[in-house]
Amino acid sequence: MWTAAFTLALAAMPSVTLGATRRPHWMNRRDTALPIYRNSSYCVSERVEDLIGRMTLEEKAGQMFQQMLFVGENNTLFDGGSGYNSTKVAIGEMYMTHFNLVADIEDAQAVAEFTNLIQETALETRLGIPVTLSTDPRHSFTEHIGTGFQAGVFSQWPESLGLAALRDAEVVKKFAEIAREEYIAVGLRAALHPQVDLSTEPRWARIKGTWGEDATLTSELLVAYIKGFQGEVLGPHSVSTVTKHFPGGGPLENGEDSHFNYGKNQTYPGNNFDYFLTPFKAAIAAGARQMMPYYSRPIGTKYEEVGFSFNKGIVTGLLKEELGFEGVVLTDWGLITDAEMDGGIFEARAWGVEHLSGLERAAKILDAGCDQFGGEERTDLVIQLVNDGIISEARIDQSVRKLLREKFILGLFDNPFVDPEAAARVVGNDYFVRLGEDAQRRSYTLLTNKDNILPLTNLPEKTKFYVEGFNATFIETRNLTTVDTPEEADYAFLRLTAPYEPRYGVFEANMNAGSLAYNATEQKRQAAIYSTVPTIVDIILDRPAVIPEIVEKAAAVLGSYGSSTEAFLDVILGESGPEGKLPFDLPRSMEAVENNMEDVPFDTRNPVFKFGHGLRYASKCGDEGKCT
Ligand SMILES: *[C@@H]1O[C@H](CO)[C@@H](O)[C@H](O)[C@H]1NC(C)=O
Ligand SMILES: *[C@@H]1O[C@H](CO)[C@@H](O)[C@H](O)[C@H]1NC(C)=O
Ligand SMILES: *[C@@H]1O[C@H](CO)[C@@H](O)[C@H](O)[C@H]1NC(C)=O
Ligand SMILES: *[C@@H]1O[C@H](CO)[C@@H](O)[C@H](O)[C@H]1NC(C)=O
Ligand SMILES: *[C@@H]1O[C@H](CO)[C@@H](O)[C@H](O)[C@H]1NC(C)=O
Ligand SMILES: *[C@@H]1O[C@H](CO)[C@@H](O)[C@H](O)[C@H]1NC(C)=O
Ligand SMILES: CC(=O)N[C@H]1CO[C@H](CO)[C@@H](O)[C@@H]1O
Repeated sequence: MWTAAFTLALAAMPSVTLGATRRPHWMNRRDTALPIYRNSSYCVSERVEDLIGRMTLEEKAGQMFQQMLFVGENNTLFDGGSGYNSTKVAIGEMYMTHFNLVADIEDAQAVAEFTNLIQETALETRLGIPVTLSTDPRHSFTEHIGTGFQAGVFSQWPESLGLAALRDAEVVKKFAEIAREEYIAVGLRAALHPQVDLSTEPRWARIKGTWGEDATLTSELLVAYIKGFQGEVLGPHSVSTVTKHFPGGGPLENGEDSHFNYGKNQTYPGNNFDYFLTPFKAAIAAGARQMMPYYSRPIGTKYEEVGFSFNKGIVTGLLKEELGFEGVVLTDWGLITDAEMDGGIFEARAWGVEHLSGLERAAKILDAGCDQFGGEERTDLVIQLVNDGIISEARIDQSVRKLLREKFILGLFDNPFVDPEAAARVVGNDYFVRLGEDAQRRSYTLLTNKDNILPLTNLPEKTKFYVEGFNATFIETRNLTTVDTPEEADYAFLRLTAPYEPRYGVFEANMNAGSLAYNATEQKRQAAIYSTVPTIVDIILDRPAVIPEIVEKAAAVLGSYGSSTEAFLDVILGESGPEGKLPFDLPRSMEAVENNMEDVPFDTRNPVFKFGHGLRYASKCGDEGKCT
């Protein structure tokens, strides 16, 4: 049913056409033959070689950087500032052609027009190499520039953890196909995901973007994900994926994160290094095009104790030679140059090589085997390395060849433009939105349901609800009466963010880290509600919360991974039933968490719930009707 409807929706979509006004000038020169790299009659490798033969060192250096692309006022080109060159300079004078879009997408047509403007700017350069635009995930609820964006006008889905909770590769495939359609419609052709790290250390701040704690489940789902974005073979209707973070984030020392100096170490006290490789092997077998090593440096392994992108044993030895990966290796953002962040300095993540100069860092990254520098625009360093004879131009060519190949296969040389009006129709269409909402509802994970209190069906008229963390106005539109205090209520609905400890500024503070338990004050506050009124708790499991006290006292507890108030109500009121299963264990105590080994899954003592836990309603709930 789902498949048939999906095919119909795709068939109904207009194909993207190149408007007459968008024809680049060289296309109109009918009198002269096109250069080979411009002529689609030639095969990709011929076109690549032809183009490389025409490129200056400066033009090659430009290919090796992927920088953030900011949008100027009123969708104009960004003027530069805060350490970033203007887009005109980056494209026109530094020959950069890879960027990740840093902007919310609230108007698909405007974004499509903007990406066309970027492509026009690129076409005006000497060789007219088109731009490849990439993005962090954009289909969920959390906004954290640096790791992901809220859905905006895109269809809205639970985080990847919610897709993992569904244990259904078909849903993952549909998600990825829909995300691909929405990306392509606005001109995004590379995904800086999937994130296939494993949540073996429950405190780590980046679990939200993973598929949880289990290597086998992650491996199964990521195959569907990569195929959904790329298709069976990469082509003009593909989004190229960047699988990250090699060789597996997760085992961060004490659960800190390696964006920050204090979190730079990855540790393997359980000798379990290979566990993290399982998903990467699956990704390579599935045709993953690009890989991103993590910021961290490994401690106590046979590898050099330097960040993974500086690490020849990891990138060349393990990834390329042992695992046979032949695609593009893109570093994580900002390994060479300090940047501005939250009004302070955001130190370059040159872990273990802090003492090296920018030039030496760049040389070490290239020597390790990386092809492209993320979040940097230091083309000057690559040029100097070649001019000084430290790195050969042939080595640069190896990387540039791979990067250009990707552009040719994606069809960007043959048509870099998108159709803004089609973008407005495709992005966030009713069908895509409906499937996203369905996934939000189904991924709810029912942890407890005392006396089968849920679903709340046949509620007497004038039943009163005390609500926290939800859109109360929306709840009223469902004809539920809300009240201001638990004492007046018949039921309470609490939506809670999983516990974390506040950190500095904005960027760092947005990466929820530290303790997984609520503090004593908050526990006391909640306990007063639980003892006053039967309470349904919806806890957002962006991390494996330590909540034995809630499990004991609340009437029902559901875990969610990004869902609207509407999805919550649909589940609570029995319009549909929760189907999720936990993608990780929920630990018993912080003591148990502190005693876990960072690299070992499922090793906190006596967890409150195990991986895979998830109840169903005792009553039957149909897809279309209420629970009976
Ligand atoms: C493309 O190459 C083919 C094969 O060499 C040639 O016949 C054709 O004229 C070329 N097209 C253009 C527009 O140059
Ligand atoms: C952006 O658009 C607004 C409204 O049209 C206009 O007032 C403003 O001057 C524009 N800004 C720029 C930089 O063009
Ligand atoms: C990382 O590991 C090294 C080597 O064991 C140790 O000296 C250091 O204190 C650890 N932590 C940080 C933040 O560097
Ligand atoms: C809350 O719901 C109301 C009614 O549906 C809606 O108009 C409003 O935009 C919502 N508020 C937020 C913050 O989503
Ligand atoms: C809410 O109640 C009004 C008036 O009784 C009714 O017209 C409307 O259909 C109800 N809405 C829902 C969502 O049940
Ligand atoms: C306890 O937690 C609450 C909510 O998470 C927070 O607002 C408060 O600042 C915390 N109190 C202390 C003493 O840490
Ligand atoms: C052409 C140009 O303005 N290049 C600048 C780009 O940014 C780097 C680093 O900030 C500067 O050193 C360049 O001068």
